[in-house]
Amino acid sequence: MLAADALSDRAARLAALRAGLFERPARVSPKFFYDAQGCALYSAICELQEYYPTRTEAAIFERHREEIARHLPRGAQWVDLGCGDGAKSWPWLEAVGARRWVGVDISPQWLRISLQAGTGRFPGMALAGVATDFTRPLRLQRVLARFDAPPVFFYPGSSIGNFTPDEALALLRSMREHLGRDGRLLIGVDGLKERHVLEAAYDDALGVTAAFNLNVLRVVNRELDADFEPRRFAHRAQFNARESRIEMQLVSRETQVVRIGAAERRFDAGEAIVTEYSYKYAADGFAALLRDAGFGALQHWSDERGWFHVFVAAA
Ligand code: AVI
Repeated sequence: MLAADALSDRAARLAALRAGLFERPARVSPKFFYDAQGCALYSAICELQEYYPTRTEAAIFERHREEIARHLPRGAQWVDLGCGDGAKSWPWLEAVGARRWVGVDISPQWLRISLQAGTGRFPGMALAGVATDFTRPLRLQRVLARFDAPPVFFYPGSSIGNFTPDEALALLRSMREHLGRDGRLLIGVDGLKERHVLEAAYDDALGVTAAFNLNVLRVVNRELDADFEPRRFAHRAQFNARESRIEMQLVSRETQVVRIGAAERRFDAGEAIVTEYSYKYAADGFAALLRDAGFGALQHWSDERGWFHVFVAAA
């Protein structure tokens, strides 16, 4: 990317962040969660007893890895979307005899960490990192064309749930357009379940998710020269059954005026900033979304309770 593009990109992202804070209700895109502190807090969330998605998906992968691998091309280039530290990829590279790993993440810190880990673990494997924001269509054709092997797009962790169904459809379409005849998508998505299980997962007893949510105010302060005080907001996570999503918000504890750059924004007591949606899908609902995105053959695995779903999809 040219430096000028990167600058205008950043300016556009910050303008959208600022505009969202002046909407009613105010909103902040969840992509702003992931500064260094936010990444560390998210890693801690994944270890929480209440946060079942990470370990439920890991158990499905452990149990069915060989069978799933039989539905994926051998010698593939493994494209880890939202790679984080890359750890979820490593066992797959062995299982499918991958020849190249391409980490894609919005966070340059994570890319640095995962590339270092991959180099140590797989000396001789081709590795590449791409810093990009999934809220825009993926443009990985050039990176993938540098290597002659079908891609496997790996999108675990129910990250697809942080997009609205329309946005998810657009992102899935954009993935499908990269796959060609032999490429595959391997994706994990959180299932629908009882409200109390869902709400506990997003409002844990130790307050780690609350800290993760409140940390976004520090990101906003830094990025927009604002003076939000995290103590004056409360974390809220509620399941909206009609929309089939967890809604995370930051609720103003009192009436207050916050400076955002040169402007001011008043928040009434009880007024909320929407920070994240996390959509939950029944297996057939997600299969329908994949079909709408143009995927053909689908395979599906789940845990005994049907809490989490893993799909392999072919274009
Ligand atoms: C990254 N994403 C899939 C997480 C989720 O479950 O929606 C983010 C998260 N938010 C709160 N806890 C975890």
